[in-house]
Amino acid sequence: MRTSYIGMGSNLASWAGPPEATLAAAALRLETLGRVRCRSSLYSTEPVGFAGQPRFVNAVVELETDLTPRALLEGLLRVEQEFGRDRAASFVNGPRTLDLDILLIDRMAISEPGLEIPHPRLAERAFVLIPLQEIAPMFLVPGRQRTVAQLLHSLFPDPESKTDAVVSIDGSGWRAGACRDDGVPGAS
Ligand code: PH2
Ligand code: MG
Ligand code: MG
Repeated sequence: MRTSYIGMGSNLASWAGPPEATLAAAALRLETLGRVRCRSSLYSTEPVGFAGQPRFVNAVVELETDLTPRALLEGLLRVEQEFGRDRAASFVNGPRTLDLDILLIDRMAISEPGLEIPHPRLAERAFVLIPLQEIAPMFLVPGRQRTVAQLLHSLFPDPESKTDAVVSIDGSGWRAGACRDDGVPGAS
């Protein structure tokens, strides 16, 4: 059994509804790949990489799974397609109905075509680190020797300097919840 963290993002409506509803429905579909142990809050986030598109809704979930990393990746791509993700019609950093990225899997470091773990841009992205820190603050990121909380602190040394780039929102049908009491998921 492996503990993985999956970054979820959406800024276009799908058949399930607006981005918040898409993430809620997609989190249920993730149960086909393993067990969703906990979810961060939902966040409304400023687009990174390409500005001329709607704000994203982002979240992170902890998924416990028996799948190999490659099988997990393929499962996530299938769920993206179920929610109308059309890679042929889109571009890098452009709008999408659903994006599911593997951020971390246990202490694994993998660098293969199409599969890089930890996610290579994890430490630069507030829309990933802020939800991830909610559910896994003490997780030591392989290759960085820093915890998620430390990486977030490096990105925002002064908490007062935070802008409206990443703001927590309410989502109907989305139940945020802490994973477990020790706050150190996957630390063993
Ligand atoms: N995903 C991207 C590029 N830019 N910006 C935000 N705010 N949220 C995302 O999920 C996101 C992005 C590429 O996957
Ligand atoms: Mg992505
Ligand atoms: Mg992706």
